[in-house]
Order: sequence, then C-alpha cells, then structure tokens
Amino acid sequence: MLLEQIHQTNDIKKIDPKDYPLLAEEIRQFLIEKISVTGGHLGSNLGAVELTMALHLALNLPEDKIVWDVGHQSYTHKVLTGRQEGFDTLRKYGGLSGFPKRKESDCDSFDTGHSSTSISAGLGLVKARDIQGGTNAVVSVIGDGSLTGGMAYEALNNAARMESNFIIILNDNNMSISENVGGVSKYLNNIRTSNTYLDVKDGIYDAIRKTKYGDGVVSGVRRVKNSLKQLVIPGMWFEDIGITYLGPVDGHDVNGLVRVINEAKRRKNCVLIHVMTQKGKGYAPAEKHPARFHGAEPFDVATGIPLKKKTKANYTDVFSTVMVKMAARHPDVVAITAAMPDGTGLKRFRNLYPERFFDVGIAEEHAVTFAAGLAVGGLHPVVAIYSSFLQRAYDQILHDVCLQNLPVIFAIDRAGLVGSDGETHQGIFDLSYLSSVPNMHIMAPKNKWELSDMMKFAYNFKGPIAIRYPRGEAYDGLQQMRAPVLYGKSEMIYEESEIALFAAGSMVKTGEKVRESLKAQNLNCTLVNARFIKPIDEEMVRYLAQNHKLIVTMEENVLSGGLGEKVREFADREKLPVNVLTVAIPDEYVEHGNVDILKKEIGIDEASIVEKILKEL
Ligand SMILES: Cc1ncc(C[n+]2csc(CCOP(=O)(O)OP(=O)(O)O)c2C)c(N)n1
Repeated sequence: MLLEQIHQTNDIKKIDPKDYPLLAEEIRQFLIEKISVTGGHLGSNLGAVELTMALHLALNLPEDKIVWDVGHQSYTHKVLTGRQEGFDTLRKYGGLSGFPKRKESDCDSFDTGHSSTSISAGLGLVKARDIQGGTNAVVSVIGDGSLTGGMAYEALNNAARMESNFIIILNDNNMSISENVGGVSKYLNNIRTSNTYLDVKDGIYDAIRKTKYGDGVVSGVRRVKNSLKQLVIPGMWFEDIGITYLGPVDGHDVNGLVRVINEAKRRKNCVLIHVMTQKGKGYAPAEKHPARFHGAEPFDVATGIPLKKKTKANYTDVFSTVMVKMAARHPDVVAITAAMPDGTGLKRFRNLYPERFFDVGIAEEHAVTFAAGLAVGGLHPVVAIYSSFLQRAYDQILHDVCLQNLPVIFAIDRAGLVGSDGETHQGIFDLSYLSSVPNMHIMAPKNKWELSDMMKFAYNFKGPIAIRYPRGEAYDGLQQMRAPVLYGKSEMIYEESEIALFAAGSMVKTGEKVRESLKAQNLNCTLVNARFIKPIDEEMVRYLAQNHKLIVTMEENVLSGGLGEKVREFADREKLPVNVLTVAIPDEYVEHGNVDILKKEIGIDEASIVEKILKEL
C-alpha cells in the first residue's frame, strides 16, 4: 500500500511519479470506505484527489498556503497531512472536522465552511506575505459553484492587475450541489468545450524558455495564445480584467497539474488555473448521482444506498409539500433558492412551476434583494435558505426587505444545531440577527402540522416574516394541539402552576420531557409553545408571571438577542413578580458532532435543563 508510506506532510514527494495513479486510486478507496461509515462530502472529494496530490507535490507545506473554498473538498489534503487516522472519527464530536481548521493542522491555512471566501482570504495572505517580505506561494481553490457567489468577484476585482504572485485554482466539475446555474456557468462551459488552443501541459513554455531569447519568446507566444483564446472564446474575461488564465487542464492528470502549477508559481501576477474535474470520480454511484453524494449519510459501498432508511418526514419534506400546495392555490407565490433546490425541498416546486422558481446560485445576498424586487413587483416570494447561510444577507434583509416592509417569507431551514458540519453550519444565530430588524416577524413551529399552518399564516401576512425550523425528522407529537395561528400569540399546551416553560420551536418537544421529569418530582409545570419569537406574546408572559414563580425560556439559539432576553427584558420592564431562567446556547461557536451530545455539552438537553431548574428553585 502506497498510502502506508504517507504519515506526514510532504511524504507524498517520496512516491515514484509512475505510482501517482495508484496512489490516487488508494486514496479514493480510503475515502469511500471511511465516508461510507461516517458520512461526509464524498463527491467533491473524489473529484479533487489528483488536484490535491498535485498541489502537495508542487508546493511546500506548511510554508505555502492553500485556502480551500467551502472546505468540504479538503479530505485528501487531510490524508496527505498526517490525519489519516482521524477519519474514523470524521465529523464526530471531538473528532476530525469535515472542514479545514487551523487549530487542527498547520497545513490548514484558513477556516472555511461558507462558500466564495477563498479568493478574498488568499489575497489577504498574499498581501501579508508581501508586506512582510515572504516568498511562499498562496493558492486559493474555488469550485465553479462557489464562483457564483458575489464575494468571489469582489476579490477577483481586487486581485486583478496585481503585481505579485497569487494562484487561483478553479476546480470546475460543472456542478454546484445540484447543476450549476447562470451565465458564468455557461461561460465556463463554453471554455470547456472549446479547448482547441494550446495549454502549458505541452511543456512548450519550458522548452522555449531554455533558448537564448527564452522569456521574450514566451511572452510573444503567450500574446498569440491569448489572442487565439479571444478568437475561440468570445471575451476571455479573466484575461480582460488582468488575471492570467491557464487552462483548461485535465484535473485527473497529476503530472500535467504539477507542471501547470509550477508555471503559475513563476508569474508575477494573479493567475487562474482552470482545472476540469469530475464530481464523484471513481465511484459509480457518486458519478451517477453527484447531488446525492455531495453530502452523504452512511451508505452501503456495494450499492451506494444509505444504511439508514428514512421512516419519518423531515421539516424540509413538509415545507416542500406546503409550497406546491400554496403555489397551486396562489399564482403570485414564487420560490427562491441559493443553490440548494434539493436541500431546501424546492425541487418539486421547480418541477411543477419552473417559471416561478429561481435558483440564483450561491448568492444569498442577491436572493434576498431579488425577492424584494419580486415583492415590489407584485409577487409573493418565499426565500428558502439555511439559517447559517442567511447570515450573509443581513443587510439585504434589513435594507431591501424590512425597510420597505415587503411581504417576503423567509423559510429558514437547518435552524438550530445541525451537528456534523460544525461551527460554520450551526443555525444558532437567526433569532438574534432577525430580531434586531424593525418590521421583521419570526415564528417557529413545534411540529410538522404547525409548520404548515405557519406557512399559510405567513402567506396572508402583509410584511416580512420568517419561519425557522430545524434539520431532521419533523416532530409529529402534539397533533391534537392545532389552535389557529394568530398574530403574536403563543399557545398554551399544559396549564399548571409553579414553573412555566416557555419554549420556541424544537424546544417544545424538549419541554414536554422536561415537564415529565419535573412532574415525577412532584413539581407542577406549565408548558407554552411560544410560536412567535418576534413579537413575543407579552400578554401570555404577564399571565404566566402571575401564576408561576419561575418562567423558563427555552430556545435553540444563542442567548444574546434571542427569545429569553426578550422575555427577561419584558419581565424587568413591567416589574413582573417572577424569576426568569433563560435556557439558550452560550456565547460560543458550537463544534461538530452528534446533536444530542452537543446539546448535553452546551446544557440545553432535557437533563441539563431539569438540573438548572431545580437549582434555580
Ligand atoms: C454561503 C453558502 N451557501 C451555501 C453553501 C452550501 N454549499 C456547500 S458546497 C456547495 C456547492 C459548491 O459547489 P462547488 O464550489 O462547485 O464545489 P463542488 O462541491 O462542486 O466541488 C454549496 C451550495 C455554503 N457552503 N455556503
């Protein structure tokens, strides 16, 4: 096994070049085997094996820096930097992260998770290097999907015409999670299919450079080559803005890639290497279903079928069904996703109402302002974005939607702890960042029926409104509790005295268990479903204060700016005769791991809450 010779960074350099294909094969087998057990981002990693090997061969880590955009494709990089053993605990609590982490290795030069940041971060590393007189290479690796995000262009604009070396690798597999979308994707496709011109793979520059007039001839050839490109590809955009374009290059040919990276390292400006890869390469099920294997749950290697059968609907399924029903009933309903038609459950809507569906690419900011435009134009947009990615669009929510009080519905999936993707993906800030915006309204359903009812309420509401719901199985308890959703009103579930649990969304289910535990200790306990986080149901809080000695707020959100602070502030302001205990996520980033373990660690699981309540009493 060649992989057994790789224990630490740069060990790959000891491998005989003729064995590179074999090593790539071994890495693929290793990744398939490990990810089939732990789950993880399989497709993108299988596609980036040779590219990563070439980077490790052409660069000198950790001095040279690689910034992985999103970071979900960094598994081979982890394998080659002494972290093979960690793969048994990949994405598990206390185990190897599924994304680059500076605290995990000195070869991880920048933490990522959200898309389209790598060129900005890489450029920062370049400028820091230059100012401090460094000579190391900096390489940002960005996918064609991530190149649909606006930040990437802001950074390219900044990097263009720079007189210092900076390498951008465009890892183009013609896919985002689903099919890539938009004009840039089409443009790249044109380049890909018109590869009739020269590229450095031929070693042509090296050969010419060795002659007496080497460098001059090289630039001459390059000029001709560039004008050839202009002929073949209408408007070589990267070159036009001042970024040297090299490619397209076969992303599964290690030696060719090493040559082109070395060529790029010699340039005194920003160079973009366009690398063609195949998502899922080498594993038939992933090649065939790249979207399904983007982020895979544990699966059977022989068939690619997930090990765990899905038995219950999740909130995304419920949202998906409600959306197609709403669309049938209301022709003004339009749906927007930022590159996640599968993840957000909008695929059925897209199939049934393609002209009312918009996949804008990984462009959350644009998605929200676009929705504002649709609303001003007379439509009723539903923007479906995961909680952590919506963070991107804060100003657009504030400046474009809420300032004009527009009827935009925000369907916020993955709100709360998401688990194995870790810090960058936990949806634990939305209640806080949305609460501070005037005109915004926020709801959270206790179970699957309530999500449906809240969607209907939201449609009839004349202003910006957000519904946040968690990842995973939709709660199907408390079916009998289906009082109509009324503006700003909470819902009494069990009315007693002494302790009142005031819980938001997913925490209602936890609240039921907490109540049972307290009752087992002869404590009387009321349970209220908050329903609205903004505005809070002040009348209910006042009522609870009159009949209980303790109100316990419960939410899967950070404390700062969330439900608990609002209830406490109201109780203080009104001088209500009650103590308020706030159960929320502390002021810290929550790492990756099983959600139940994480809840325990941060003190929002049933047992920790009971303990806190008993202590408070
Ligand atoms: C801001 C943001 N929105 C959405 C996502 C979810 N997401 C993760 S990877 C990905 C697709 C990336 O496509 P590409 O860059 O082409 O990489 P590939 O997976 O194809 O290798 C998306 C949409 C994200 N990570 N960040």
